[in-house]
Amino acid sequence: MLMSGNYRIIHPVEDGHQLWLRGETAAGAKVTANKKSPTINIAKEELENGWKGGEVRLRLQNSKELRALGRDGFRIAGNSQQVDIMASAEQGLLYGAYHLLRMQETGKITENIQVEEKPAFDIRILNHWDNLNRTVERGYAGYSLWRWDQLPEVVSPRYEAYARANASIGINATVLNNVNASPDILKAEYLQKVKVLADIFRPYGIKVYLSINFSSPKILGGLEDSDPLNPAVPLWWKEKVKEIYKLIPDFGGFLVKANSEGQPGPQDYGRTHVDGANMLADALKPYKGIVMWRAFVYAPDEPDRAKQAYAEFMPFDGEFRDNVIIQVKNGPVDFQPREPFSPLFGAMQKTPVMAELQITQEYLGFSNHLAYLSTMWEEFLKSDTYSKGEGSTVAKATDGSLFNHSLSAISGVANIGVDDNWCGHHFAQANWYAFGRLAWNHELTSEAIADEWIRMTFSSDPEFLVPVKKMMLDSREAVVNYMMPLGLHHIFAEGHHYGPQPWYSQAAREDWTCVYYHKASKEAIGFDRTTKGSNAVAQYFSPLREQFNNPATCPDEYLLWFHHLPWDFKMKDGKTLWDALCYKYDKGVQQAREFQKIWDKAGSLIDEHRFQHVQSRLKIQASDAVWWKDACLLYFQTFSNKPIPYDIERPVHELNDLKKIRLNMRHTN
Ligand code: GCV
Repeated sequence: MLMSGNYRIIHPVEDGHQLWLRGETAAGAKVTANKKSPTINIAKEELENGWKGGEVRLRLQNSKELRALGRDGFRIAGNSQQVDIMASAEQGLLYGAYHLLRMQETGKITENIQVEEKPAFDIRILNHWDNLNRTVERGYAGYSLWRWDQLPEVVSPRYEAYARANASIGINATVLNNVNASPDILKAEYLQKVKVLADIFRPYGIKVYLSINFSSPKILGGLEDSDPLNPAVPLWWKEKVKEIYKLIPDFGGFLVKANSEGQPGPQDYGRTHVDGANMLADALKPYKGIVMWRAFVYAPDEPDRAKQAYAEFMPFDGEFRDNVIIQVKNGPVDFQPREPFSPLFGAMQKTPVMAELQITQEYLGFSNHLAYLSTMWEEFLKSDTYSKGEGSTVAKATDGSLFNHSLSAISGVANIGVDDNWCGHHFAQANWYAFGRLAWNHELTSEAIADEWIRMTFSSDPEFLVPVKKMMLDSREAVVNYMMPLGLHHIFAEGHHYGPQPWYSQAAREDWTCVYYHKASKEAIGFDRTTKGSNAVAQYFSPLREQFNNPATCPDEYLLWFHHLPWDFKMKDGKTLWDALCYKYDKGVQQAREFQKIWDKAGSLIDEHRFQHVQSRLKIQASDAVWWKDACLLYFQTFSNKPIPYDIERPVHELNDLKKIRLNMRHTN
């Protein structure tokens, strides 16, 4: 076992705690290195414990070719008997070591190994929505890993295990606390705790960042206000930043949720996002720190929430300091099972933009539903924005290549907690894994990533691998089908976002209701975002805006996202819209049932404990799928007044009973 100190947990049952890192061997490979450092020592130890071939030489070299691969890139050359891992920086050697081990575990070692790798994004960062009281906002894997109550004195072995897992998939940064940030995180006593974590993560190449509360100068510093134009305020931040870097010399910077969902921000003082972000950027600049400023903003008075981030941020393009990056959720609304990409990707060109993905399954069945999200992220990253003509994918618009930005990053809201298996559902581990792998290389396919993950986590037996991989690849679309197909969105139960509540119509704000999003009436359903409606289509480049604007060319997946259409609208395949909706919901249910069959058959090839754990959750998923289908179809039927096609399984619930379900958290952790 690799961990320093005395970390060796004896696992009486296979609880999934080891994640995808299971290649330990007693072979004791010969590994040499031309330099010693904490990071290189980890690389060496990993190979000694895991490599089953001959000698491995870790070589730190300052050549031009290797420098071109950046701090994290590496070359591997040789064969199973003797192989060299070369890099110009020690992180590169560590990533090279994990890469070689992954090749071994996935059966990719050949007689002539020639690999050259360089990550697509510089910063590959997890966002923890962890509160200081250890609850996790939208977390479904138990309490937070961070024992703020015990730090800095007591150090959990999970911290190093966490760093190792991240490093093994190329994640090199982490925001420890919730974007709905408590100002307390910046108190001296908390910074001491943060320092301990940063020290543990450093040898694994992981930098620590913090979410900050914009009102900290007032709340913590006792200033009159937190107005960025009050000279005392930037001064306070300068001093605070200095204090942080004294403790954590490689501190990464701040993540900021400002003027969003009640969080404080510069607009409280009549200032702009630019005023706020640049003030923080100036404080961080001398230390090479950065600001990740979120664009997740929406005010109650704008008739189309999907348009707001673009409307609010586009005017500021190019006005931010060069150490500010705008963090944008993949879709324009909020991490729905399917959304078109946010039009800010590709449009904002003078200021770097980074994607925020959600690994935790707030809107995809928590840790009860099997939903492999790599396919969703692949769809997003490969979406063509057309910003500089064909081929201007979201990936290229954010990895620095399309607009020549030197700062590039991608973030994922973590799905990690203290559960034995880290993520609640064994298959949710695959989403953590896939985020890291895509952040490293956005050209990888979801199929290839699933293949790696299954082999490393479960088994390479084709009887298991093939059907389980298919199940994973189908799983996100299944969730879309049984929750909100054809572009429907945000018809989740209020608050918890687990079950369906399309009838939800009373809230403090209209855009917090479900009826706002589906707009079902006796005549039609869907949100009109065409030129005749909210005109959100205008935020996209041609030819997308024309394609989305016309129901005949709009992809079915986004139909009701962009269009308000009559129930008997003719779909491309000749079905009416109502029938198409019914068949989609039914398909989702069938898919969830199919997953059970696949699992019961293939699962017998793996350990009993994980088999049963997943089996029990697939039962919940299948019954939830029926719940979703019945709730949505019975409710929408009150408008369409049309029969559910007779070859579809009949509803098994009464709409009135389903409406009585209140914040039913029976399925949550
Ligand atoms: C952290 C959604 C979630 C909130 C989350 C917010 C955000 O609204 O439901 O829990 O808050 O997004 O991303 O800031």
